[in-house]
Order: sequence, then structure tokens, then C-alpha cells
Amino acid sequence: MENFKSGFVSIVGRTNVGKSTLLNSLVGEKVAIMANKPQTTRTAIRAIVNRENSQIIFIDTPGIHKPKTKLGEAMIETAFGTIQDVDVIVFLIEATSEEIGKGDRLILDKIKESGKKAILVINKIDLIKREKLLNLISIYSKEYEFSAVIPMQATKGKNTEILLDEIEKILKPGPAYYDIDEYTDQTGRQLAEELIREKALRLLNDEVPHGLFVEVEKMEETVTNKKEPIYNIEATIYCLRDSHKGIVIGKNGEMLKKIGTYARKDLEKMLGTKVNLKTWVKTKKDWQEMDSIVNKFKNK
Ligand SMILES: Nc1nc2c(ncn2[C@@H]2O[C@H](COP(=O)(O)OP(=O)(O)OP(=O)(O)O)[C@@H](O)[C@H]2O)c(=O)[nH]1
Ligand SMILES: [Mg+2]
Repeated sequence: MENFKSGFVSIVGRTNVGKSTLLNSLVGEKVAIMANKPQTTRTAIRAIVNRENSQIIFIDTPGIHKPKTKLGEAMIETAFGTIQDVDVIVFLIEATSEEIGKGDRLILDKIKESGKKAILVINKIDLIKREKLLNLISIYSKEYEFSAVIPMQATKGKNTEILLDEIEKILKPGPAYYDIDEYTDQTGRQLAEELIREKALRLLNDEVPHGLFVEVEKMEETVTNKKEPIYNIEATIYCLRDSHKGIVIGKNGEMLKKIGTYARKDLEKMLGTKVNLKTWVKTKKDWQEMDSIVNKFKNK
């Protein structure tokens, strides 16, 4: 097709501004986990939007924050690294900001350095009054020539079509890189690991959930005695300390049971079959400093 356009778009922003929520809204599938906690996303996650005349490949990135571990450093590297590789940058900020904070300034500088086409998306407009929005638009417009500035409520998917239209305008002619039935580059295993981590992030507090990573050891489709399809999934949740392990398991194993139940329900939705999920909890001290593990989170 002669008029067909395609390209790569990176979604960057501070941690917790709603990047993953926006990505999921754009794609209409749960591709990236979301939580009201900082540093939820750890890797660059691709998701594909197919439109009549275009294919847009979005890259959700880890939120920009002040790194305290090797893992944190790898996450920032991944996020900024995508800026070099993409055709368009979607810079997501929070509508509640009063001015350009440190993190947003850092991102702005990277965008300026790249000189790339960028769209400013102001998310969580449900939390503010209109006047504030105009003020924010004016502050940011002085900083960079954004191709568009779009107010957004990612939780409701409001204005996502406008964003897609604006991106499409910028894209150049190109082929469809992915089949139209594909919507992410993540494997089933990775999606399962992330869903389990999401439940832990949501159910646990303080530093415990941030020190977790999940590994799916087994994921196989089989049939029950009644010949119904079922997935057997076995996963281990690794935490930083033995004391954390106790918290993840909980009194009488109740916390782990809760994490498992919520994760299973989401997995069943995602896979469209019944799921039998078994989880274990183990301690792996200082894994956030181990190259062998941290490298997994680096840009592919
Ligand atoms: N009120 C409101 N909350 C939102 C909106 N969009 C996202 N959120 C909430 O913001 C929180 C963070 O959302 P995420 O999508 O996980 O944020 P993120 O930018 O991907 O975070 P990191 O992966 O840590 O960088 C969640 O609790 C979302 O429900 C919105 O439009 N309005
Ligand atoms: Mg995220």
C-alpha cells in the first residue's frame, strides 16, 4: 500500500505519571502492568496499534527517577536509550505539576538533545481545574516546539484517538513490521511474570514489593480429566531478605494465596483458559546489584 505509514514511538516520563496506563488504553489490551507505586515498569515494553493506514509501535519505558541500585540505573538507561531509536517521542507529564520539576527537566533536556519530533501529553486531567492546564501548556511550550500538546485521562482512554491521529501525521511511509494479530513483543511467560509482580506490588507496601522479581519456571498447556484446556504455571517470587519473604507469604500463607488468586484470575482472562498457578517464595540477597539478573532488564 502506497500511503501506509509506520514507526516507533517511545512513551517517556517520570515514574507513576501513567505511561503504562496510557499504553494499555492505546492498545486496548493489558500489555503493561500498572500500580499506584513508583518504578512499576522495569523494561521497555512494545505494544502495537494497527490502524487503517498505519501501524504504530509504542514502547513503554521505566519511569525516570533517582536510581539507588544497579537495577534502577539499568531502568533509566533503558528509558533514555529508547529516545535514540524512535521516530516520535510521547512525553507524558502529570497535570498536577505546578512547574517543571527536576525529573521532567532531565527528560526535556534529553528530548532537546535528540531534536526529535515530540508530543507533550498532560495526563490525569481529572485531578485539576482547566486554568492550571493552560498554565502548564504555556510553561512547556516555551521549552520545546512540540508537534502537539494533548490533555489526557489515560484511565478513561480519553483523547487517545487524538493522540494516534497526531502521531500518524508525523510518521513517514513504511511497512507493517508486525502481523496485525500481534499486540506485544512479550512472551506469555513474561506477561505472566509481570502480572504476578503487579499483584504483589498492589497488595504489599513499603520497600518489599520493589525488591521482588518473578520467574516463571513452567508454563504449559494441557487438558484436565474432563478434557478442558488448562495452563499449568509454576512461578517463584524472589525477594531481597528473609524478613520480606515472611511478609510475602503472610500469616498462614494468606498473602501469597491472595497474590496467587488475583494473578490467576488475570492470567485466565489473558489466556482464555483455566489456569492452575503454583507459587513459591525465595530469598535472593542483593539481586538488584547482580549483573546476571539486572541485564535481563536492559534494552533488547
Ligand atoms: N487520576 C488519574 N490517575 C491515573 C491516570 N492515569 C494513570 N493513573 C494512575 O497513576 C498510577 C500510575 O500508573 P502507571 O501507568 O503504573 O504509571 P507509570 O508511569 O507507568 O509508572 P512507572 O512504570 O512506575 O514509571 C496508577 O495508579 C494509575 O491508575 C489518569 O488519567 N487519572
Ligand atoms: Mg509503567
